[in-house]
Amino acid sequence: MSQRYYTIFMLGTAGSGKTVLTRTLLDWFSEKKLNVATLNLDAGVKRLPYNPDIDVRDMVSIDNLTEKLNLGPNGAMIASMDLIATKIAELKDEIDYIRPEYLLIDTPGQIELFAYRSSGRLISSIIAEESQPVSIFLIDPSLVLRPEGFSSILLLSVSVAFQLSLPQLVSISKQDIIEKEQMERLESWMDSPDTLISDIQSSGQVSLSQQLGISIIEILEQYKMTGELIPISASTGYNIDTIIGLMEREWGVRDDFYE
Ligand SMILES: Nc1nc2c(ncn2[C@@H]2O[C@H](COP(=O)(O)OP(=O)(O)OP(=O)(O)O)[C@@H](O)[C@H]2O)c(=O)[nH]1
Ligand SMILES: [Mg+2]
Repeated sequence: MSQRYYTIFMLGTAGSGKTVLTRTLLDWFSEKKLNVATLNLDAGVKRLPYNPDIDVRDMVSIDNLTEKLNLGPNGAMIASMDLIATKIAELKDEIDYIRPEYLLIDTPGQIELFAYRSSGRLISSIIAEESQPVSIFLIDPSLVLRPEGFSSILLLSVSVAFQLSLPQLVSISKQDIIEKEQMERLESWMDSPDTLISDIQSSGQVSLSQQLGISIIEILEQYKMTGELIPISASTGYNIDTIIGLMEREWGVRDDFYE
């Protein structure tokens, strides 16, 4: 199968910054005059800060599904994803028609919907199979204030990579609002799992959940899954060049590709 374009999947928990990052990366590639297109997979989003080239909202209407099938908001999102999966050939045709070199994919806020349900996995695998894919898993800084939160989200990122079988870069979003002390703490946890373990131990009596947290970190460490964590800001552009450089490394593109 020909590897004719690069895909970048924006992943992360609800509100972690996937949509704003899509816009920032779109600007980055556009400024370099590269052939970039955007694909919005979030059928439930009301407003986007960019004009998607391909938009699943043109294929499914959440409001219609909610009304016709008498569903709640999550049920309607599940139904919309299933419906999109049945129209995957149409989606592929649209990509083929545009023929982008870089395709930025904005995914729905409910990560479990995309990564854990077969329809989401089918959509991502079919898009990824004819391209060179990479995913950016965004960690919202407000979820990783405590060592337990940090290890849980890291575990989620690994679980999502395992589910989707996509190469993954892990990034902390919204760097511009992270306090200096929190950033130092995050860096120390990332640099040394031992620090993370001792912070979990010192956050009270060693309870069952602390033991579990420690075991999780040891497993992540054992399988070398605690790679590099890149703080980025889609708002200020902080480390956007760095994350692009890491994607290029993943794709095997020359270091001087954009010079
Ligand atoms: N300060 C700051 N805020 C950000 C940044 N990126 C996103 N935000 C804000 O975070 C909120 C959520 O951003 P979105 O890009 O919509 O997040 P999302 O992951 O697409 O959200 P859902 O699709 O609803 O799950 C918005 O209020 C953004 O303005 C950033 O780099 N810095
Ligand atoms: Mg979004």
